[in-house]
Order: sequence, then C-alpha cells, then structure tokens
Amino acid sequence: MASPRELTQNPLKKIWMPYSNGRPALHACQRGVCMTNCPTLIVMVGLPARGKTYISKKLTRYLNWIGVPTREFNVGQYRRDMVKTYKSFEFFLPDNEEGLKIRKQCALAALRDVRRFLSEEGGHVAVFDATNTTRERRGTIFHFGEQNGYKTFFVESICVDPEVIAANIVQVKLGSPDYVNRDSDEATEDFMKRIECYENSYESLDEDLDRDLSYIKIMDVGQSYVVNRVADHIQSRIVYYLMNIHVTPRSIYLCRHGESELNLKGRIGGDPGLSPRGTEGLVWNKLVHHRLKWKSPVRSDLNLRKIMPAGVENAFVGIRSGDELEKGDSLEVLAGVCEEMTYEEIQDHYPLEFALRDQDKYRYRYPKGESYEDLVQRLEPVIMELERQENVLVICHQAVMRCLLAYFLDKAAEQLPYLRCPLHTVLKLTPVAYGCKLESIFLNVEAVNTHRDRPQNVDISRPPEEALVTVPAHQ
Ligand code: BKE
Ligand code: F6P
Repeated sequence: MASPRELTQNPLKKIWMPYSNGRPALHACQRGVCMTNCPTLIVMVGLPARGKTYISKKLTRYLNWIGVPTREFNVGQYRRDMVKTYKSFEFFLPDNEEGLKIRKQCALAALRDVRRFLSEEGGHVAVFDATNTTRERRGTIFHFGEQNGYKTFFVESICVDPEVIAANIVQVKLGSPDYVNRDSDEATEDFMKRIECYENSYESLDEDLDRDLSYIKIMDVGQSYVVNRVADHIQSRIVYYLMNIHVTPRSIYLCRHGESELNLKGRIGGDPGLSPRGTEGLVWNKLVHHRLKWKSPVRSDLNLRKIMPAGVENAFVGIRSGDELEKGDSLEVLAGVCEEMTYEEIQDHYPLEFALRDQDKYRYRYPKGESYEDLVQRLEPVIMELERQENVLVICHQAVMRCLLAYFLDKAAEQLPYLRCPLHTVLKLTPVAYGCKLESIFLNVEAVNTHRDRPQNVDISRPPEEALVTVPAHQ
C-alpha cells in the first residue's frame, strides 16, 4: 500500500493527488473557479422591467459555463406557481394584505430552495431574482445570508429611459404567462401600474447608508456603474462580466474552417492545408492562409469582408498556424500525444485513454494535452470579447465551436463535447428574450463528417470494435 505522503495521478484529469486509505483522495475543489469555500448569494434589486431576470439568467449561464455551479431563483415564478391565474396589478398594491402575504410566502419558499442549493446540493452561487426594492427586505435577505455563511452581493439595475422600459415590456412582459390572451395595450397599461406599486417605497442602494454592503449599481443599461466593497474573486468576475455585456440587437455567426486534408483522413489536430472541397468555390482558402492570430479583429480585411454575412462588422479567426502561435493561442483542443492520430490509432495505441475519454469527454485530459474543461477556461477571454462585439463572425475549430455554442445555448458540460458542429455550415445565433435563436446555414459544399457519437460501451475492458462503432454518414 502506498504511504500517505505518496501521490497518484488521476487517470482522467492527469492531476497528481494524495492517497488516502489506499485510494486516491478526492480533491476538495476540482471544478473551475473556486477560490473560497463560502457560497455567494446574489440579490437583484430594481423596479419591474429593469432587466433583473435578463441579468440573472445571463449571469447564471456564464457562471455555469466557467464551471461555477449556479442557479437562479425567480420569485415571480414561485408566485405564478402558487397563484395560478394573474388578474391585475391590484395584487401588487402596497395595501393588499392578501397579496403581501402570498408574496412574502413566495420569497421565503425561494430562500428555502436557495439554502438547499447552496448548503446541501453543492451550489456555489445563487441568484435571488426579485424586486428587493426596500432596505428592510434587503436587510432580511442579508441576515439570511449571514446566518447560513453566504457572502451577499447586490446587483441593482436603475433605468429611467422610458423607451428602454417600453422595449422591455414589449420584449418580455407581453409574452409572460401573466398576460396570455390579453390585449397588448391593456397589458402594457396594467404593467405600468404594477411598476407604480413599487415606486413609492423604492429605496435605491445608497453610497452612505449601504456603505458596508457589497454591490454594483448599473445605471441606464451600463452607461455608468457604482461598485462597492468587492469582497472576493467571484464578485470581481461578476462585476467584470456585467461591465462587458450589452443589449444592442445583433447576431453571432460561428463556423469552422474549410474541410482539411487531415479531416479527409480522419486525423485529429495538426496544422493541415485544405482539401479541394475545402477550397472549392469558397473563399475558405484565403481564411486558412491568412495566418491571422486569434482574437485579432479583421474589420479592414478585404478578403474576409467578401465572405462575411451582410451587416457583420467584425470577424475573428482562430486557426492553428504552426509555430507562429503560442500554446495559448492555438485554437483547438490540444490532443497531446494523440495529435494527428485517427480515432482507430488512438484505440490501438491507448485503449485505456480512449475509453476514459468516452466515460467523461468533458473532463478527460489528453496526455500532454488538454480537456474540454481546459479549453473553456482558455476561451473565457474570447467569450468576453464576443459579449462586447455587435454582429460578428468567428471562424474556428470543432472543439472550440462546441465550447462557444454551449455558452450561447446554455448546454451542460455533459452535452457540450457532443454538440453538432458540421463543416461548411454557419451557425447563426441571435439573442431573443432570455436566450438565443439558432439558425443553421449550409454553405452548399459537401464535407466529411468529423462527429463521433458516444459509444454504448465505455468500459475500459471493451473490445476494440465496440469502441469504434462507425460514425453515421449523415451529419
Ligand atoms: C430580450 N434588459 O429581453 C430583454 N431592460 O436596464 C429583457 N432595463 C431585459 C433587458 C434586455 C433584454 C437588460 C438590461 C435592462 C433591460 C430594461 C435594463 C440591462 C441592465 C443592466 C445591464 C445590462 C442589461
Ligand atoms: O477532427 C477535427 C477536430 O477539430 C480535431 O482537431 C479535434 O481533436 C477534434 O475535432 C475534436 O473533436 P472531438 O472532441 O469530438 O474528438
């Protein structure tokens, strides 16, 4: 038996960890960004139609993508579950005893679920999405956080532009379950009255009265900010993220490079040239021979301009181009000792590795290479830049495209490495309501399939033929 001081390498992630009772000890903090053991409670603050739910959902999606287990708790949803049919704004009047009682119950039910998530289910961040417009209510929630050992961070959205508020009502409120089958003028009027119910008692976060609290106040959809007492790493990441997002309508276009010589041979990685089909008719060859560094915007590049969808201002190219790029700039998952092999050769030379990858494709790290989990960390600055952009095209490799797509479509780590990103196909993402609309545009030039599904049998003792079930011909 190994001595307690000895280390053993985790075969999946290739990290060295101490033995404990003859078995590898579990790492205290294995996932993503965890620099503290203390969970975070984010509390939204603001009048109705100030984008609180938008911010909650978007922030939750981002934090989950970077590996921080996060969930949002929308008190409005608890209310809709409790009171099946919404009648009118009168429910929200400050002197409606029945309404107040129900709303309080809903807030408490949501906090109970917050506690279960953060204290029992391994959650790191909970986003408490309600108006929380009085100092008294915020005090109650802060106290709840303190009692449970959470750090509380307030996010307030203040917005006075009537056009922004009207747009919010049209985009999200009229489609809400509260207003199904209602005339839209009538619904808008009701919603404006609902906002009024909160206006008299609204107390904004105050630089003096709330000086001890951790918060960000966002003014007019990000025109300006007040940031107070950022208490740790995760709070600073949240502030950074919130300072980079915008709401200007736009589309993000993702596509892979043209079909390559190695794609034809079923070999992974490498730095190949294009196949005839990869070059055919398209301007793809120009893209690959363009030796552009990842993240360099090519606004003024004429060759690229020709293939950019109408209205796209900017393109980013992330194609591996030999020694020119540092490891950190290579824009595909690094397959380490498996670079330029076919899946058959990997099964042949490293059957154990191949099975481990099938067992947990997201966390599996190639020997001397990377995992999808690593790649997501490397792509975080790319996502941040894409958040800042308007209409933008990204040309990249398969694994990178899967990571970026998973962010926009809120896909879990388990599904991410299996997302379908065929060659010669542009995926167009357009933010709508609280998510993204996806359109797939085939560029009309056939290409090989590089997608490999997860086999039924992922056991390390499986026979080779069960590891190499043939890929479907159609992508
Ligand atoms: C598509 N939104 O549905 C949306 N609305 O300050 C719903 N006032 C809500 C929004 C955008 C789209 C987002 C913000 C905001 C808003 C009204 C607002 C917002 C606020 C602060 C930072 C970033 C966005
Ligand atoms: O086959 C093309 C490719 O981009 C390889 O370079 C890369 O290793 C692979 O796809 C990633 O896909 P998967 O994770 O499914 O092996």
